[in-house]
Amino acid sequence: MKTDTPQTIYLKDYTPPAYFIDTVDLDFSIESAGTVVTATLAMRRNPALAAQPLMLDGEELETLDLTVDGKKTAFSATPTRLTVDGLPDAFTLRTVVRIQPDGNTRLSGMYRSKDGYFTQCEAQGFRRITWFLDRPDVMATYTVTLHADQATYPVLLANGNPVASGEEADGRHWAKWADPFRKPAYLFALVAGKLDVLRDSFRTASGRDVQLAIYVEPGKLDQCPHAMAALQKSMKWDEERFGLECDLDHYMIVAVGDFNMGAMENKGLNIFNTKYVLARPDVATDVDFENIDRVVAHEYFHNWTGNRVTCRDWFQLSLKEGLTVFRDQEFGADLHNRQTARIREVRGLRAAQFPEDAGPMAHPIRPESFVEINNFYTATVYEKGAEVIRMIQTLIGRDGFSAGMDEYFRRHDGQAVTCEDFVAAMAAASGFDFTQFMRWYKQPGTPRVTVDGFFDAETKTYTLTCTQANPRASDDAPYLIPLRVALFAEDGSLLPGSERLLQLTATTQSFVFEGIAGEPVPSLLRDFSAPVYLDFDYTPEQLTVLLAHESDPFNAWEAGQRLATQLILDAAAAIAAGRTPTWPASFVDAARKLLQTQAQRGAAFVAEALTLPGETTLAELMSVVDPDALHAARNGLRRHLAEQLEGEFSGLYAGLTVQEAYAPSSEQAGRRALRNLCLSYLLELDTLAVRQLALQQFRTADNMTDQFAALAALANVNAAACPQREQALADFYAQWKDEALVVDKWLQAQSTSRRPDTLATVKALTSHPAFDLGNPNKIYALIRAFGANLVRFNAADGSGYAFMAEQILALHDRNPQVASRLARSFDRWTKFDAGRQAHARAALERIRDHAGLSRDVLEVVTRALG
Ligand code: 0A1
Ligand code: ZN
Repeated sequence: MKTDTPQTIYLKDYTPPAYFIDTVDLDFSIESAGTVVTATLAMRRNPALAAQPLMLDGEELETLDLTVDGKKTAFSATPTRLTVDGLPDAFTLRTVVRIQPDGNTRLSGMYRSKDGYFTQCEAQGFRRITWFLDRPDVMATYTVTLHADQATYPVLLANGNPVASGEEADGRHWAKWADPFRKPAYLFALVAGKLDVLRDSFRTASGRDVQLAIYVEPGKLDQCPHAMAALQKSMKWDEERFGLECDLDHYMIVAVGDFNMGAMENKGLNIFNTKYVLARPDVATDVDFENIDRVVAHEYFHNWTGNRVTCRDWFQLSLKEGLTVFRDQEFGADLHNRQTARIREVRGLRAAQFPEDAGPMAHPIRPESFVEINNFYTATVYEKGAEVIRMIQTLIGRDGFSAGMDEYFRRHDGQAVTCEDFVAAMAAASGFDFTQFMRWYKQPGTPRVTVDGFFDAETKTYTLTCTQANPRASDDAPYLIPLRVALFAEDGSLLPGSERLLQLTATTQSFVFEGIAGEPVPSLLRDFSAPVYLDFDYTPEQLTVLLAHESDPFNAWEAGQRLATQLILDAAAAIAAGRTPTWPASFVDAARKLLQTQAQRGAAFVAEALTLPGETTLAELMSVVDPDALHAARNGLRRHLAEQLEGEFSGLYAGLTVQEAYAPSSEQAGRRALRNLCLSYLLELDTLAVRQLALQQFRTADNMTDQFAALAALANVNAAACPQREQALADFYAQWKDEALVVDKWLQAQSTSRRPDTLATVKALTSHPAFDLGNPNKIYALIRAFGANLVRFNAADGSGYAFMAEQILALHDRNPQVASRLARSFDRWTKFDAGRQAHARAALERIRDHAGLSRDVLEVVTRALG
């Protein structure tokens, strides 16, 4: 039996709402039999449209009462739609419903988690709270009153400002909140629970004081100061960079352990996954600290880009997400290390977004249709969306971009708008014509730019001929692609005047550089100026020049990645053909030079440069992926480097020790990253001495970065017996079993291990007390991370696929959003050999044919099956 065919929703079908809601008054009575929600909505008909019945969205609501202007009124209702006919032009609608937050396992709408009740309304969770016009272009001002037992739920929060509170009968209390800003329903939030709070404040540029508060589960206050500092820094940064001041009197962050995503920008009341709030040096890594900075900033930045100006409809999601990711990237780059920030952004894009854009779920940053909007909170909408915004800044410059932002807010503050509106503001402020550029919003797929260089000694010219193609696009019209380039002499010196920003606008186009004395080395796509694949027939010597001398750190890194990529792909082909791969001395020499120059180039950069491209990224470059050969090739190169550079790695390992007290500064983090990379290379040799060294670091580390790096490296040791590995894993769990986020790390160290017995370990861990199918973080750490373990998930016997199918079916009903994310593990199944494909198809069909499959999973699986 199959689920009813779910409806596809199209951008082209957008129509404005038939009714507006001006004010919303909500009353929540939290009781043991459920929560009773009374909604009083001041509504009026949209005079621009012909009269039609009022149709409200709802889901899992028990309707107790409905009145219009105080009078009981007839209505008809299905489980998801309530219709009222014959209404006057303006009226007050009052509904009373009961909801069951304790039974809400989807974590959408109002739900229970440990110490209280929380809400998640984006994208369509508000309809699980009350009957409503649950669409972002319906904006209203809200007042909210909460009633609950005082001892169990001492903290009662909603958006906006606290206006009154008091006690009532039976040990209950109430609190009333008013949000002065009009907002769409997806930005609504409430919290009721027993929580500790860290308070502080921020004085804005114009001298207003904003009260800041971070609420966490009792006992975790000492893990809040980093997030508070991040919030204050974000507020300052947005004033300085974009002139945007906080408009709120109260800005609250609440951390919750059960949350489907990272965090949510509800107006004045952000709700965060604990993962992006809680940090202390002994429980959080350098990367965690930096992620917290970025996510806190991201949600705060949404207050302007998303909340003050919101989306007209969900197809416009990248309007707020691409722009806000770009803003948090820039904040992170300013706060930490701009060089490595860019490198990591591109690494992430290639590992997640490029595969997505080549697979069955490929979509433009502004999709044209969807079945389930929750499936479109993707790397494409977020990360490629941010790249598109970055290209706009590249094309019109930082000042032009800032002027465009001013114009955007001047035009659209308080409105729900489209991506076109944003780009039109940028065009108006800069005079730049973005007509051709709009293709980036409308087409899926990663364009490929192929470049040829021709040096003419006679005319002393160098000509770059660029050809672009995107086989995934619906037509072959060219994109506008900003291509940042420079030319280098063979000795590595930058040719004066050769730094240019080329604008590719035609399918094939040539650019001539004059006064060039000898064949240059072109550096193309500097700073990754566009999200494309860039092909140029580099020689290893040319790449070595760029790795050593390119002043753009991104392209210096890129040269190293190109060298490594070629070696690994060649080696994978050799291994698949039964030959032993060989490694050129020149690569080892280049790596040695990098290690020797770490003091000048920065440890953080060198760590990035010596991290080989990941298997998922490399797999995209193979026509048929042989995961075993690829894995053996990449690790073969790692082992070769370890053998050849053992002295350098050991020396640096000893020399890079951080003596000062731990701080999550980029300088210290860079040293730890390189030192831990040295350790992981040394462990490729798997000698007793190195195992002991890793165990020693594990035991003596005074911070989670070093402790976890040692654990993860040991968890990867392949030898059947490795007592140090077992010891570290057991000790880590014993030490941290009560610290949920650290337990996630423990699970992930095992699910991402390269060991051949990883699937068996993961299976066993699903029945370990540490695992919990109700907690998204645990599922992501154990199951999704296993799905990203290329060599083990894609085992030739199909065991990885069968396991994933089982997990998806165990979860799809309980939490469709998370199950659907797991289903994305199958995105690239057609890139493998026929044997693997047969296993993957069987697993996908088993999921698809499951009775009552959730719409979320069904959309992903049907698209995968094509
Ligand atoms: N808007 C949030 C992300 C988010 C999206 C959906 C959610 O539930 C389905 C939750 C959070 C952000 O970009 O941070
Ligand atoms: Zn966001």
